[in-house]
Amino acid sequence: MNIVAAEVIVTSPDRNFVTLKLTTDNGLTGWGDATLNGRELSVASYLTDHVVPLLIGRDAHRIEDTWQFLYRSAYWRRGPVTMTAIAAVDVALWDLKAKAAGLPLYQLLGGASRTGIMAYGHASGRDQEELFDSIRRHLDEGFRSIRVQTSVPGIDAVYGVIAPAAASEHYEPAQRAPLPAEEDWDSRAYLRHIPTVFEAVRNEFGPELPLLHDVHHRLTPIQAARLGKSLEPYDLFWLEDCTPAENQEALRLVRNHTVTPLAIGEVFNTVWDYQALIREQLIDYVRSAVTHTGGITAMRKLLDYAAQYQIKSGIHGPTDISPIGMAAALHLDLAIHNFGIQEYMPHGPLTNEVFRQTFTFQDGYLHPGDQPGLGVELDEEAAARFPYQPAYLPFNRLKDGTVHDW
Ligand code: KDG
Ligand code: MG
Repeated sequence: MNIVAAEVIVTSPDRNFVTLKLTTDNGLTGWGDATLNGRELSVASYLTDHVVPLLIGRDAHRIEDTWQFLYRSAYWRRGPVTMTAIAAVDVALWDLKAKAAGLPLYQLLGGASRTGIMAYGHASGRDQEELFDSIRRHLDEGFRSIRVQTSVPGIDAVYGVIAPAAASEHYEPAQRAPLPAEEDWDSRAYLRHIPTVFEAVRNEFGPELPLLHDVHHRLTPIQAARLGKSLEPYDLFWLEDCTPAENQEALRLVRNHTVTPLAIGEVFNTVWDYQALIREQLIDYVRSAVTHTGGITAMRKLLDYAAQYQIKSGIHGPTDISPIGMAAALHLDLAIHNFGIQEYMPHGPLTNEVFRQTFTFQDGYLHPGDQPGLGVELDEEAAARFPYQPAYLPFNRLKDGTVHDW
């Protein structure tokens, strides 16, 4: 099964997506997600200009060899652009191998370890009433675990809270515009407010509901330690990205002060970013995306390493992961033993026109379906109707104008 064509498709139905299409000499098509939010065209170029020529004529069955070849032969290792490009090739090759075998991909990863994949949804509100309504809507949609984000008095725009004018209730940070939007931040106001929100949510919705919260890298280690400690009475499922992710040492300090479970890693792209975090058991959940971390081959190894320390998966699944990347995550979730939870933000209707999907969400659980391969096919005619549009994630400034982590 040799690769005869490799093509990069950029489309922007509800948002930008980059997809790799591989075609083999036995007539199969494999798909890989190469979407890197706000930097989409860099991965498209990396693939088209530097990787596609290397793929033509290669045996599509040689997944491990292709991964090692792309990682080592470039000389320049790691980084989000490189690892997203490698992930797209890797996932497309797994799609091809599973299609050739006539099996859903999870069967090649060892088969199902569970019947369904617990998913968490994103509830948010500008005040308590809006937040409670959003949580109730998520419960009605079937979600049984919920991430809670709210506005903070004194801050105009807070990460994870839907903008007033937005059409959908699902939060989408990247905005189509020629320049990034500027938001504001105040850590002290945030630290005062968040525990009161979780107290109110627990009082209203009871002790059972798993609740999650994302800090989006905005605190210093000691501030994060204080937040974790102050949230202990509300029994969070996890506190995510409490400090900037580059500094693994920071989590040691946080860990020394709180038993609130910690999740980190959506901006990581290799196992090396987790080396101390896993070995020293400084986190509880691995948040990497299959799409940004070298694909299924690398994620499987990373999660097997985490499993030795009872650290579980919490694979990144916002809308900037395409349905192809989402399906790849679901096959892995179903197969691994140390599954924790899966993030799930449903895509918009235009995205679902472009990406024909077979995965399902029912009673709080996702399932990748049993079609051979990933179970997602891109409709190229539909994709062509939605050309790329420049879009950026926002950024933050403090009150005095200093740029802060977003
Ligand atoms: O591209 C950035 C988004 O994926 C990010 O803002 C989403 O933090 C995020 C999450 O936990 O889903
Ligand atoms: Mg996050």
